[in-house]
Amino acid sequence: MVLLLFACQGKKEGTTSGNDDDNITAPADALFQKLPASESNIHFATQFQEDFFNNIVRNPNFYNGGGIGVIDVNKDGLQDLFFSSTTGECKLFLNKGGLKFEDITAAAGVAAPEGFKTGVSIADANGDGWSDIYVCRAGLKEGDHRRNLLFINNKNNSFTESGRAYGVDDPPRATTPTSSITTSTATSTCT
Ligand SMILES: [Ca+2]
Ligand SMILES: [Ca+2]
Repeated sequence: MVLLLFACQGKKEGTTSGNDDDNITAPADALFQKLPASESNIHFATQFQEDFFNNIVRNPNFYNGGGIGVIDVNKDGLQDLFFSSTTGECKLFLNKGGLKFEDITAAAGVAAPEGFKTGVSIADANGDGWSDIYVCRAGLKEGDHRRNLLFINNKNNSFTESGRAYGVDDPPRATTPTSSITTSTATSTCT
């Protein structure tokens, strides 16, 4: 524990501040450069709203997060981004090119604010050639808000939640989809 505390207090290599990630200065030969939200227009922070059923005491995985899905929503060759929010609204950003993105969450109908989201997978669930979004939900509270969600791509930058229609709205606690859903048989394999 002592070593861990000292390690956390140590100044990060290549930083101007030991406590502020925004001040990280990447080496000149770094393979990646940080793109600020002010340039990308990607503004997102996952939410963790604790309650009686969802909290770190009852669920040691409470702060795991739900991950990100990379999807070409409109088949323009530019990869779009779906951000899963644990207890808040998910976000879908359309890639406009030049590393600029547009928040199309509301029009796309994929906010999914209810429930405890634990993972997202991208697959063409109905085999129509357009990628769909599968979101796993968990938490200790029983009920429909623990059922997984399948957003079928409407081919116009919007989606229709169809988990029940495709038989993949599993109610057990599910985390990150792995092999996920494949083709029109939509076999649910959240684990
Ligand atoms: Ca796209
Ligand atoms: Ca599809």
